[in-house]
Amino acid sequence: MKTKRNQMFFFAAFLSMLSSFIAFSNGKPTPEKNSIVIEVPRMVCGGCANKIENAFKSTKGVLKVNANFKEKIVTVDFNPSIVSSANVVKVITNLGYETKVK
Ligand SMILES: [Cu+2]
Repeated sequence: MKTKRNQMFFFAAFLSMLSSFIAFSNGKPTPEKNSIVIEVPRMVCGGCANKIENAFKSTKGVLKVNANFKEKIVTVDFNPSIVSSANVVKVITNLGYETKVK
């Protein structure tokens, strides 16, 4: 009975590996990538936008940042298994900006 359970376990593990491989090769979003849109009302010029984008350069797990001061929003693509969304937002609040997550 125990070996049968082990076989089932390996089969399930194999299936999950296979499905993540298929998701990856299709270029579909995988759990390795999340996006967050953060409202930053006091980001009023290109200088603010650059400062915010630069602050993310040293943040592990951040894949892409776009700070748009005209729309007053910062869009961040990140790997949730490396960095949490709360810590992504913290990068901006640590610079002294108020934030609102959409
Ligand atoms: Cu500014």
